[in-house]
Amino acid sequence: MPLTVHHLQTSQSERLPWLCEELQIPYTLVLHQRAPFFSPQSIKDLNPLGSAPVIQDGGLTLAESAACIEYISHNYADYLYWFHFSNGTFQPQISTMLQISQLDKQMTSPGGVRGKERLAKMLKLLDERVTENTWLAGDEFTAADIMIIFSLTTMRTFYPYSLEGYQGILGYLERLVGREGFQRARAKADPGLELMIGGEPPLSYGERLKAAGKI
Ligand SMILES: N[C@@H](CCC(=O)N[C@@H](CS)C(=O)NCC(=O)O)C(=O)O
Repeated sequence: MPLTVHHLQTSQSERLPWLCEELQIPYTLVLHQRAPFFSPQSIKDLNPLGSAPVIQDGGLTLAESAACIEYISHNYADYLYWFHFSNGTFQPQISTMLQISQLDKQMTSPGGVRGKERLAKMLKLLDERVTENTWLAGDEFTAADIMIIFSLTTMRTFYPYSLEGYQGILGYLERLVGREGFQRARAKADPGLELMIGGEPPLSYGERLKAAGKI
C-alpha cells in the first residue's frame, strides 16, 4: 500500500506533496479543508493536536512535518543506500587498506590481496552507478554525494589508489568539483589542497610534507 499524505490545504503540510513529487515516490494525497480556520475533524481523528501534515504508511500514522520528511527521506532507498555505502562500507574499506599497507607495503599478504579485490568491486559498482546516474541517489544532488567525495579524492593522499579506467567515476568527480557550493567551500576550508580528481594516484601525504620541506 503506498504512502498516504494528508494535506490540510493552505498550510505547511504543502511540504509533503512537494517532497513526494521531487523524490518521485508513489503516494496517495488526501486533501482536507480548514473548517473554517482550524483543522476539520478528519485531521483531528488522525492527530489529537489536530495539526497537519499527517502521513500514513501501513500501520504507521505520523504527524510533525519534519518527522514526516525525515521518515520519507529515510525510506527513499537509493538515497539511503548510497549515503550509507559511502561512509559505512567504502571509506572503512580504504581505511582498512591503509592500515594493512603499513605492514604490507606491496599488499601481497592475503589481507592485502583480498582488500584490493574488494576495493575494485566497490569501484566497479560505483562506476556503474555514476555512469547511469548524474548523482549517487539519481537525478538530484544529495548529501550522499557530499559523503563520498572525501574517499574518492583527499583520502587518496593517505592511501594513494588509482582510479584509472573508471571513466564514470572520473566524470562524476568533474561534476562534483564543478559545483559552485563545492568551490566556495574549498576556497574557504582548504584553499591550497590539490583536488585529486585524476585517475593517477596522487602524491602521498608524506611526499607532500617532504616537498613542502616539513619533514
Ligand atoms: N510543527 C508542526 C506544525 C503543524 C501546524 O501547526 N500545522 C497547521 C497548519 S500551518 C495546522 O495544522 N493548523 C490547523 C490546526 O492546528 O487546527 C508541523 O511541522 O507539522
